[in-house]
Amino acid sequence: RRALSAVSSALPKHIEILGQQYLTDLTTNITPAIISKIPLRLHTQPSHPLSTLRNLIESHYPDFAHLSSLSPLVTPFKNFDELSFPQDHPGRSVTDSYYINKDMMLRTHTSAHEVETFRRGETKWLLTADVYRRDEIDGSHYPVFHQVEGARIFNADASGMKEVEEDNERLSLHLARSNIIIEDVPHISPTNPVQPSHNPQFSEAVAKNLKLSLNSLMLEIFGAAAGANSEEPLRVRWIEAYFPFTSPSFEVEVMFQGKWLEILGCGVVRQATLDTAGVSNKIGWAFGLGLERIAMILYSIPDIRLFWSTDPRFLSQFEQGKITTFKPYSKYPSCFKDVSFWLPRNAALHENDFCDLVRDTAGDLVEDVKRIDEFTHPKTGKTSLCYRINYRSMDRSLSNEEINHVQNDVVTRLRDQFDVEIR
Ligand code: FA5
Ligand code: MG
Repeated sequence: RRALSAVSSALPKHIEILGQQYLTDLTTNITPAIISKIPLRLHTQPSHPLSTLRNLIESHYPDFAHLSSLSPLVTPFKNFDELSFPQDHPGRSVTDSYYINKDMMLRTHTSAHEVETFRRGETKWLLTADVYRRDEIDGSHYPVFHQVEGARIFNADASGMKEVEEDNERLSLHLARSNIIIEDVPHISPTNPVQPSHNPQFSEAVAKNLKLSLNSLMLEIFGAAAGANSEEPLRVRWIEAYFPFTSPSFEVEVMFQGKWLEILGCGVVRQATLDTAGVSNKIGWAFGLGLERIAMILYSIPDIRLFWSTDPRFLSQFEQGKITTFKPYSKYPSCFKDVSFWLPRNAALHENDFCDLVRDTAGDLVEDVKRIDEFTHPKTGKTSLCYRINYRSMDRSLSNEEINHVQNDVVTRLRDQFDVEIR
């Protein structure tokens, strides 16, 4: 099956992003809805929950450099190749990532800045930034979210080993006195191996330092929020993971309100990354943590779109530096609209392409999109799809007329940009 792609005549020759002009080409898939989010930088807006959470994390690492002003436009080389992603990694595809053109994309993770930051000589740093991924539409997925990258590297010699061990002792003491239950996995295992160029003892000590440091960060973030007077211990679970740019690698989950919540990915930095950055004589760790999921839990924010709201009933509830419970204001009614269409013979439409079209037409008026029907006609070989779009504003009541208008635009664009036959 060939994937349908937007008809290129619909694209302007140039697009402007942050005051710069970029040539478009066949890979261009960034939409105006996404471009409009780039200057907003929620993690730097005073009193915004994402900014308070970022500050809380930064204050836990007072002697680290705190970076937050790097442009989200990066080369695919920087986002993927420099971090040892294989050529055929699915993240590279235009269905998963936003491309300005074949040479420029929106970063999909803050790890894209590891090499340049290490190259600048930083040895202990945090970097907070907006990241972009093409995805489905629902209450916990938004194509823009925020990550904090953290890293620490040590001299790969006796002085570095001493530094790690002293820090491990300090952190172990702190954690021993805390109300935390940790489910651990081995620092190194056959399925989560030490890198060939690493001394196993050193790699283990670094992985241990990573775990101690993050357990202590989880206590800082969730310990207080769980209620200072609560007797319940904080439960943290370590899981083996895989990332092309770390080994061993882990994911961390935290038990909150009865559910395991995935917080971050991390690991011992692949030596190739440090070599590229010109710091081959170092060894260290890195982590990448998503801010929205943590903030939704801490502040009881029920829908990820709310972070983008400019409604005073949302923004006025928050004060810089304070974690408070969000009081939802009344939900406005939903309005469901279906669209059914035939794809051309033997063609497929990627769900992310459909969602981006809807998001770009309806903006934040769309709450979620579900495919409710799909079948292929046995004789014609043509496939029919039906999507149900749930429209709801977080800020106001929508008139039926307005929704019909938006839905008409969705249908028209669907017909014009993809070669489909509306049913
Ligand atoms: C990464 O992005 C790696 N760069 C993390 C990393 C950094 C690993 C350094 C090793 C060393 P991942 O795609 O799992 O990994 O995302 C990391 C975190 O971002 C997740 O744990 C989650 O908290 C958050 N996240 C990922 N996808 C989304 C999403 N669609 N919406 C909200 N948060 C997300
Ligand atoms: Mg993950």
